[in-house]
Amino acid sequence: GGGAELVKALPDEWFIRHGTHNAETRLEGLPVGQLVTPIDRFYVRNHGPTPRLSAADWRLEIHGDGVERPVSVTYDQLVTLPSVTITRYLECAGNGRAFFKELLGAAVEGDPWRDGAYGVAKWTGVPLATLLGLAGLRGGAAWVMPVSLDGEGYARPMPLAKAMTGDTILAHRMNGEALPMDHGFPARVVVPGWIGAASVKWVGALEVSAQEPAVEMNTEEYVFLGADYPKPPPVLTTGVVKSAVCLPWPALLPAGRRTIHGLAWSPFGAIDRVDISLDGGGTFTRAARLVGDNLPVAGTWWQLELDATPGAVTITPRAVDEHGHTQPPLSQQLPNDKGYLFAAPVPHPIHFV
Ligand code: MTE
Ligand code: MO
Repeated sequence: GGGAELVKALPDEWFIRHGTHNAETRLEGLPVGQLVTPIDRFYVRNHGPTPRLSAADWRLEIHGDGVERPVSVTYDQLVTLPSVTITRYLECAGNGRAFFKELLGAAVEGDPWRDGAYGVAKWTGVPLATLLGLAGLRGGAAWVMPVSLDGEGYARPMPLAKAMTGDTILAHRMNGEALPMDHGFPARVVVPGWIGAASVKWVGALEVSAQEPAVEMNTEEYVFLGADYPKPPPVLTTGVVKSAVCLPWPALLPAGRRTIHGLAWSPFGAIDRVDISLDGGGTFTRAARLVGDNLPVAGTWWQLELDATPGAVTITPRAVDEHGHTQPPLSQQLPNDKGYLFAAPVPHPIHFV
């Protein structure tokens, strides 16, 4: 009790805080060209304070009406099971929420995350398919729900098919280190391509069932609510194609020949190209150059050379992935009450002096 709500430090230089236990990355503070986000700069999205769990006491219970026999796995057993290492991004469904209000004038509830609730890590862990295999699946098994030990019982189900995909894992390492406390120690699920909310932290159980469990995180949170959406509200799963300029908001830069850096990512694959608009998203007349690693369901850095004269401009990137998925124009961006999944290209304001 007492103490800080998070374990890691959140220097203002690298983070914008949202309340006591949430912080988005300042993308301009990232090492340019390095796709994997350093842990000390990785965003944190917690519904409560970070629980301090001990590996010695931790157990993973695999149970429910969908398994042949319940299994309990210790930390030592988990880390010695066959692991895979995958580079994948996580992004909060609320990333970009600020733009619903700023660009569309829409009233949405929730913290005004801008573009920094995105991070890429090298995750090491055991495929859920391997873990479920230890317990054995019954014929009717259809849903898998990771349940957290955070004291709130945070949980979010996924269909069995998603759990059985090879890159859906129970991660116990991040960027080569034991999973940090704030990111889910001893173990978290990583559900690539899905909204961050699916990647449950501090996992203590995998509940396998025939019926879809109804929990807060798939009935009230992380669903599309609002006039434009049906009831019951559609549950959010896959993320959206995104891009961002890695500069302060707004940016102040000396005029002249400048190199502008940014990031782009897709939940479906690698990035094919990043188009650039210099008129606020009306016409896309330039193409950025992709730099460094361009990895599926992780992202890529890009850069743009610009001869800037003094004055105010905006730079609007628009990513296109290898399958042709892209960002919808702002005119097609529907708002939703909770401000999830903002997908349109964002004009980033820059003042050249
Ligand atoms: N898991 C638990 N137990 N509690 C949480 O609050 N937040 C979710 C998800 N897993 C959350 C959780 C949300 S909304 C996101 S976006 C990601 O964790 C954030 O992961 P990170 O803090 O490691 O960046
Ligand atoms: Mo999130």
